[in-house]
Amino acid sequence: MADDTPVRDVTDDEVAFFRDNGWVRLPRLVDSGHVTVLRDRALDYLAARPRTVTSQVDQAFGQSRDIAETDGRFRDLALAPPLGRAAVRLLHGVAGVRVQVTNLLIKEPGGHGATEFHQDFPWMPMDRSAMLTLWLALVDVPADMGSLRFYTGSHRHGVLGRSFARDGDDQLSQHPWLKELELSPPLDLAAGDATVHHALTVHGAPANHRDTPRVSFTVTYFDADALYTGTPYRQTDDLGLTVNRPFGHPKFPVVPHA
Ligand SMILES: O=C(O)CCC(=O)C(=O)O
Repeated sequence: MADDTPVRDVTDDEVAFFRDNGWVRLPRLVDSGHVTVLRDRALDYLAARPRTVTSQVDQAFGQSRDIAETDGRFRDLALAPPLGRAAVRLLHGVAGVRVQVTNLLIKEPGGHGATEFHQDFPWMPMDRSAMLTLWLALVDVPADMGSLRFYTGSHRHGVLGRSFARDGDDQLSQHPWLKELELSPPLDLAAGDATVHHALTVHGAPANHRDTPRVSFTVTYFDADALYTGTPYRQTDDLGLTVNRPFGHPKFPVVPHA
């Protein structure tokens, strides 16, 4: 059951830090014993994933998308009430959240490069930007293995455009003024630590300079009241969603937060 998943609530200080900065680090978010179970499952799924490299994203990390749709442990984590409460509090002014996507990510030494700096929101078919991603380290992730870096306060600068669409379209190339903002420090994460970033926060990661893979689980939450805009997006194109109606579809479950 989701309620049994050993995950803690966020603190008031963490909520305040996120609102100011657009990102936050959450130490020991998930119990380390449980993270070991999740890591072993993640490695099995990632070993079985298709290895095609068709996009710039594929060059930065491998993925096993929608993992919570088929694996009960990851579903229970994504729907754990402490995470629902966290997303509602961090996003401010939302009454509830839905899951947009869950994912397992692997950044292999040598095989993958850096994750170019980007915003998540510019691709999304939602009519509002209240959205965040929780990035949970499933192994120890020292900074030089590729923990995320964030441009602090960039979430206050609106929608800055798509990256991963053309060569040289990372956010720093498109918007050199971002360098005036503070870059978050290199973060050494232990397995079970997480970072959270707003969908408007510019973020990226260095390549993995260690000799073992960087492995993480991500879940993206968005305002449960957001309306579908009809913007073309592979995940939603064929779901039969109605423009100007909420995302009332089993792929976007509302997360308990009582
Ligand atoms: O893990 C990475 O390198 C990038 C992940 C990312 O951009 C995201 O989860 O929004």
